[in-house]
Amino acid sequence: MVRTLLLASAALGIAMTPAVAAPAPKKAASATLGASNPFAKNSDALGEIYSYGHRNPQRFSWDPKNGNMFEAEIGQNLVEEINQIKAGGNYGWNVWEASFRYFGREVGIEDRRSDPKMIYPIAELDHTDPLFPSSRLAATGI
Ligand SMILES: [Ca+2]
Repeated sequence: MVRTLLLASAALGIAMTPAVAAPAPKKAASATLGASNPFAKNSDALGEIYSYGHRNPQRFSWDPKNGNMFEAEIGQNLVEEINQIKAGGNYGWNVWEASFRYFGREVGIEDRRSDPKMIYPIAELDHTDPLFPSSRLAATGI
């Protein structure tokens, strides 16, 4: 497989160097757990955990002015969410899908955001795009 790829590349005039042994791995930088990590001193949890109750985090970003951390998350069936991450926070999965109680493959619309121990999204949106309700279309060039 590799030989075929190299030959095909040579026929196209792409300069390639022959495969060589991988360089020796660099020594890993040492890392330690920060004492301020919310679970660092909790023997019932992994010290590396910063927050929990997330479902399928997709992207993190930080506000450069104040260091606030934000995360985008894909919901199970109905709702996507954007969260501001706080140390030790419970973001609800798999009891909550965004602001709604989660029951297997459905959510309830009663008692939204009713558990004071949870951290709810700062923004949430339905999976269904109102412009394309079939969700089988794509928009480009917007
Ligand atoms: Ca959540």
